[in-house]
Amino acid sequence: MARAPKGLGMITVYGFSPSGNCHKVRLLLEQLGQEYRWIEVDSSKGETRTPEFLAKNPNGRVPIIELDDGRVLAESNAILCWLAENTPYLPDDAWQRAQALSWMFFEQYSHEPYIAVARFICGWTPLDSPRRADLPRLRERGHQALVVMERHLSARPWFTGDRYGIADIALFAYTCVADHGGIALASYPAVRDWLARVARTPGFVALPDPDATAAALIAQS
Ligand SMILES: N[C@@H](CCC(=O)N[C@@H](CS)C(=O)NCC(=O)O)C(=O)O
Repeated sequence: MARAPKGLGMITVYGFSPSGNCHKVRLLLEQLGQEYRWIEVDSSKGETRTPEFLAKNPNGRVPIIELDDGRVLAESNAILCWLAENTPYLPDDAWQRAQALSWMFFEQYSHEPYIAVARFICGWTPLDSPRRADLPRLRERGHQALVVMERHLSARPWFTGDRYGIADIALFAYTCVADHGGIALASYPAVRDWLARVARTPGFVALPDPDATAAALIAQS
């Protein structure tokens, strides 16, 4: 897909590579062929809570992007919307744009808080963390989100209209690693087919594998 010229200049991304929220931004930038610089900020070690980082994002979370003129934008899905403006990744049609937003709000309210958080607890908290008591509830709610996605994808190839776009990127980020949180995709064939379709889109880059420490914790969770 070609990009309409927008003259974005150099974009600096502050992100934690294993994070799906951060990977959304990397994936779209790669697919757009947009020049960017990536500054690694390990959110699992408190690096988003330093005074320097809080001066950029008072909410203390990655991803954020910083433009050449110093403007900063936080929230992964807002970043996707901004980067995708005037490109085929965000529909022109107002109804289709609203559909994309609808799925992206779904992702942030009904999907990510369960599927991403279960993964984080399994891979990035100690085996004796009290947070592990939340896993059964998170997994149950994660499956509820996957049921909604399965129903949609059983009849359509993509989340909005007839092409891949930012709603797919937003939902792909943590669905592709749901198993890290103990949420199996075995019962969701349409979701699995869609994941494979996303992985075949031009310029696709995969979420990096967790490091050895996280992988060992995930294996024991
Ligand atoms: N709604 C935010 C969520 C961002 C988020 O939760 N980031 C995590 C990493 S995935 C983070 O920075 N956590 C660090 C912290 O809370 O201190 C988005 O979509 O960008």
